[in-house]
Amino acid sequence: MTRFAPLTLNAQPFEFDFDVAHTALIVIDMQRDFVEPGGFGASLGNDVNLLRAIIPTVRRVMDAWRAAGGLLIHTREGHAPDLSDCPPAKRLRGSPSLRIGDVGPMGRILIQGEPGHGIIPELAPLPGEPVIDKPGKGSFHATGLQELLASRGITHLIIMGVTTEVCVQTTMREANDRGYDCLLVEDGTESYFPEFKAATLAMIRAQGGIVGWTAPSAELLSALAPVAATPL
Ligand code: TIU
Repeated sequence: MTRFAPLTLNAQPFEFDFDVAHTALIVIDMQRDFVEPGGFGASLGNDVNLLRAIIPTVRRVMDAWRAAGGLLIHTREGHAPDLSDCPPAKRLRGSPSLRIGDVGPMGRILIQGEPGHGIIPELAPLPGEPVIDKPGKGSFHATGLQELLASRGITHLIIMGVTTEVCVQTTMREANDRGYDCLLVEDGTESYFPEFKAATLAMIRAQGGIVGWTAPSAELLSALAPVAATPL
């Protein structure tokens, strides 16, 4: 079966139809700053261990997507070393133990090029896979993501990553308004707040899929199994 074969996922609130050729898998912000101690997530007072549980699932889906020949895009939240792309409102909000740009155990918090900004080694991008650096929560704001998707003829997005109600949901809403059909992998996303994850999944698929679809990774993996990579 080729990348152009029509596929159907058992999803909520109803079936999700797509083909691999016109779909991108976007893995959002699986960075050390969010899932390891001493980073941005921890500086905000969160328990980062909750997020680590999805790593094997995200890896399985990434590998199946690669084997099917799909476009895999990674994102990283972070700022230029001079903070020129970080609104003061973002840096000064609240009273974190370390602010964006301060020096922590993984280098400067949420700053491009620092160890904490990097994607965790378990989910490292392969050479040639696009990595979108974004200063905001959404992946479309102040990035070239929309142009990249348009240049590849992408109409559908499958989304994983962290955190469900912040960068993942913001990206999904941005994408929905830009006309993409979006599916969130239920066990490929996590929040520091389990109740926020549950609420986000529910609100995405409410009202006839007002934001999009959700499905478990097992549905996606079984749909992809017969698809073999074909030249792009
Ligand atoms: N704090 C929190 O839940 N998330 C973020 O700040 N960024 C992302 O979700 N990537």
